[in-house]
Amino acid sequence: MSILLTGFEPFGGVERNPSWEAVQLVPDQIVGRAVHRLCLPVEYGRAAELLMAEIRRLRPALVICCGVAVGREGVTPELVAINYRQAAIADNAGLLCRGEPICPGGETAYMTRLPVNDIVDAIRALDIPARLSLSAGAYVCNDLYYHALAAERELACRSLFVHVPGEEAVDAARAAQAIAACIETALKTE
Ligand code: PCA
Repeated sequence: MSILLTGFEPFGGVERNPSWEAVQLVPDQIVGRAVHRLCLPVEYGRAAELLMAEIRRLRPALVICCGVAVGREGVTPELVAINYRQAAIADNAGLLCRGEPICPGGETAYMTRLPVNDIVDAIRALDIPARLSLSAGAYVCNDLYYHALAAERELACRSLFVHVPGEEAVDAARAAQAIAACIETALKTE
């Protein structure tokens, strides 16, 4: 069973998104599993639609979605996604959200079933700064994670969202090593 790894296209006026730069440097195979990659648009709803279509096509055992969180000091696996959209900036399709549910009437939040603390320890063991994050924000990364976790049972694959910091804090090669460590640790608990 394969692994699906996603990053995001640039947003907010920057030319590169460190999440996609890192995803591209992850090996094509990890513990004998093929790694597939997908670059997603920074658009509420649309990113999740494309992810779901790819999950249905590939039927991966594990999905790791990555985005950038500028200003953070390390790699931050996310525990939770909330049913909320709010950000100071619009998405790349021009949609500005100020406190709306992602899914009206849906669950307030979902938590990943993957062992996030073990994953943080595995990244730190590589001498890469990491900590567990208890908020993925309320912009497109959270939106994607909420949809991925909501669909986990139906799609029979486990998901994790990982924020990488700006490249001045952790460069793309190191971020890729951290993502590979996430995958290896997650696969140990299948
Ligand atoms: N980071 C944004 C969206 C895309 C990305 O890379 C976020 O944290 O929501």
